[in-house]
Amino acid sequence: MNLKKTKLFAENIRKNILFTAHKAGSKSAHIGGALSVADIFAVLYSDILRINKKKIQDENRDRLILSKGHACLALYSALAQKKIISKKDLETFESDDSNLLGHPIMNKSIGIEFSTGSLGMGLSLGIGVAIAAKKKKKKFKVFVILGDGECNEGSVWESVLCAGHFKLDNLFIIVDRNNFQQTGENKSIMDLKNLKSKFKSFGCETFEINGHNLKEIYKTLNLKTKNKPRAIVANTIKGKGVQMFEKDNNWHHSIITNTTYKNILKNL
Ligand SMILES: Cc1ncc(C[n+]2csc(CCOP(=O)(O)OP(=O)(O)O)c2C)c(N)n1
Ligand SMILES: [Mg+2]
Repeated sequence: MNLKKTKLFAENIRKNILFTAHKAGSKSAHIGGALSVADIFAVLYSDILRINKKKIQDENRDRLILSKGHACLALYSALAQKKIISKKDLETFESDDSNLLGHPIMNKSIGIEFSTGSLGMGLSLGIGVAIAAKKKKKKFKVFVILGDGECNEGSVWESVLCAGHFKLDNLFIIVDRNNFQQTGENKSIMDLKNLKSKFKSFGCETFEINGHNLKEIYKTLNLKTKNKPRAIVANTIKGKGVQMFEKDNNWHHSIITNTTYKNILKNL
């Protein structure tokens, strides 16, 4: 890993997120949860995922499923950094006929593997793909990104049970643990308590990391495990990178005005 390069990648993802949300204007965008997951996306797209933009639909490519689909600005921004889509495409976000809507719409030709947005669906999709890979003796890996609020969905736990049962060591579950969901703090809405131990009891090899430490993310994604799916609880800060957004859940879904945009760019 080239830390300097990955840091720059993360910084540009954040800039793209803010640029796109600002362009969307009154259509508004999910901002806090895109910024919290930006460093994870930077490491994945800069250093981990085996994808080739010239053979974007190669059967052997790694698959990334953004189960917390509302954070699609992080995905679109990473795809723009990889030049799989263009900055001009980002400007079309949430407009009629755009490929980049407010939640990801499956479009494999631009690296969007699945449609997501209805929370609690992505992990079961990922499990199907991981099982298929094993059956076809393919070596690719499957990465599923969940929100911590999303983990309140029962379907997540039914899926984790399967992942453990089928010994899916080609599956990486990453939870963006930013401690908030749409309407407030997770601990008051439905406390997940020790998330790591929950994943462990469902048969996963578990890790808990700082989801903003690029080196730690990279190292954890490279650890070898056998016969077990990996679950990585990544402790993050909602709105990370923009001081006035950090831990302020009003920025879960909001509008960036011209004045705010000017101010935050200065302090990014
Ligand atoms: C099934 C379903 N119920 C409700 C919503 C509305 N919703 C959008 S984002 C969100 C909060 C999710 O919280 P979390 O997974 O922690 O996301 P983050 O904090 O990273 O934004 C909710 C409830 C949805 N998208 N899908
Ligand atoms: Mg959350």
